[in-house]
Amino acid sequence: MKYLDSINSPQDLKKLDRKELPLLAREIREVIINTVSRTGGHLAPSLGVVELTIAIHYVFDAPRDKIIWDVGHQAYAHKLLTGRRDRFHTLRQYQGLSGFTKMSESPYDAFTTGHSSTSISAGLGIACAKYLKNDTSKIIVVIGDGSMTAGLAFEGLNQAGDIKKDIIVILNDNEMSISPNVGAFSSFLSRKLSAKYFMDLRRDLGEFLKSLPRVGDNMYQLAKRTEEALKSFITPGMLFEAFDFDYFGPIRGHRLDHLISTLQNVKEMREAILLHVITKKGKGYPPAEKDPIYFHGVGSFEVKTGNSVSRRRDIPTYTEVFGDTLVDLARKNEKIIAVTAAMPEGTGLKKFAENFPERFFDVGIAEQHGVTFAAGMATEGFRPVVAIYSTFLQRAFDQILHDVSLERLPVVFALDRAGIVGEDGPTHHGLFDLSYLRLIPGMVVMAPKDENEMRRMLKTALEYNGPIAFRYPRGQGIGVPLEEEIKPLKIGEAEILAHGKDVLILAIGSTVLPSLMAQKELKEQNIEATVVNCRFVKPLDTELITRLASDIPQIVTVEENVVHGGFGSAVSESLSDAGIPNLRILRLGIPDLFVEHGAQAFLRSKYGLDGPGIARAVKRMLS
Ligand SMILES: Cc1ncc(C[n+]2csc(CCOP(=O)(O)OP(=O)(O)O)c2C)c(N)n1
Repeated sequence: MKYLDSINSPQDLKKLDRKELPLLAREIREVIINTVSRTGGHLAPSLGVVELTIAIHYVFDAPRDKIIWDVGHQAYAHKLLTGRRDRFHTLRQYQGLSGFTKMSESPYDAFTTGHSSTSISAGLGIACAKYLKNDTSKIIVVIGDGSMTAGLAFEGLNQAGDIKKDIIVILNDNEMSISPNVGAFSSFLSRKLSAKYFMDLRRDLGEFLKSLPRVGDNMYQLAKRTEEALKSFITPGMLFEAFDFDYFGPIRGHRLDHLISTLQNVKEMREAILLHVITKKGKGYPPAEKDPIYFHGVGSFEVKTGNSVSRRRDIPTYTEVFGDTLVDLARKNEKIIAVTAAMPEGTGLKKFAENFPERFFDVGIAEQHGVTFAAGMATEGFRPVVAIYSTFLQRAFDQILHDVSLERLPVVFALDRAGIVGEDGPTHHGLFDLSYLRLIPGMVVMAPKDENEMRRMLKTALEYNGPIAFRYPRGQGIGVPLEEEIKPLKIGEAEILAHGKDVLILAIGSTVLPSLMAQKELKEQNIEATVVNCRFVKPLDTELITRLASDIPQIVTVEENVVHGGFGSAVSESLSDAGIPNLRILRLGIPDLFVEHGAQAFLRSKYGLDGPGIARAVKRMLS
């Protein structure tokens, strides 16, 4: 790598001649493609901003100038140029580089990200702080058109334009979120590219203005005086200028020369700037350009063909089972609607969208809106199923509590990627939902032991007349057969899976199978365990649990959630309320910390949530 190998910091980059930069871009792409083919990761987003990254670092002076990458999933080139080239092969591996930007990883990462649409708010906070400190360094925010659909981004724009602080927002517009971007805003952005659209609108607008009595004709004459004035009515500039940003663009995001000159110009300005850059997702790697959805976040693949090399077994994922089951149930119940927040593929709703396009709603990256939108549908007698990853539903806590639960509206929450998710790390693990859902009055909270039970929970949820949630893990099910008839569960009913007198293991969701493995291991060592699949965190099967606890006072609870306020807390509270004396309760789960990134199985083992870990904990307690 002739050029890349010489770059240990952005200072080295600045030594290169502008003519050499396209060659550097090629090298960077090669490293990213080769690395991600082994580690998996966000390939297409990162390939799309290679030139933009080079240009930003060429023109600005990080880490004094702050660069904030929204979501941070597109920051691989940034990592390569900021002293992390040698460690880049460790991307997303345990103790290796994070797949997102992370302040504790590098001084060049100005903000820790993973959830979208935070960049403008964070950047503005930094800008205001710098202003108070008389620090004139620059703030550069890079946000995608998908991330721009979130309310949070607009809240940031709204304040930034108002206080006119020195901030450069670069809109990285590739017309894609993970899937094609949705919503009025995205179609607004793409309209500017169509000359025909411009012509049509000019005509329509002119006619509209002329049709307004008196004032309209004046406005038309005024607008007509220059082409620019009329143009400003319809370019995206109009929108951002309404927010009091100075708008520049759209410019082509793969032309380094043009990018650098433009950035040099805007660098001199001292107000809120919006620079609109058009890029291509997956740029420079034909398979990713062709299928940017698949290559948005991809597992390991063969570079030559782009084909996946991850082992594909016959067992379906929870996501697939959920998606298929929902389609089956929706055929029989036309009140069922599905809501996703920009993740139709990730949540398994693609099939639903194809089968019932009118009952499918992709709200964009707008979890809060999606939940309240579902609440609205529920008030009209529909059965919304809101499918959002556990970690992203955190955004919508108040909407779940206030807009859905206060009036006990029958909204179903399907929380995918609950528990430890693996390589995406702390921003993506779904380790809080049992806690944040169970405190909501009237909310039912379930977690299935396997994919068949998940089907039953979906059915249960759709028959329940109130707010109800179930959470399931990332990845394949455990391979149980799916029963033809989907039998709903009785709300709050647990099941005993093994009987033993020495210890009572109360498990929930993905920890049920490992608990059974622990039970077998313990049995070989003459320790008899009762194992209960609790199914419901709320309402708990208090009747069963208190009865068992009275006989077996050594109790272990197991959950893939933080122990604080989660399932084990629920059990402890309930047994405390029952006033059973001399209980010993050990709560297994995630302690009071943020779990790092690493392989799912490895992390489960590290935190003692696999079979051997549970068995070890039981033995420790009994000794
Ligand atoms: C709050 C939140 N919801 C959902 C996601 C999942 N997600 C990650 S990237 C992405 C799409 C972002 O699109 P865009 O900002 O246009 O960036 P691109 O990948 O196209 O470069 C989504 C939905 C997230 N990271 N955060």
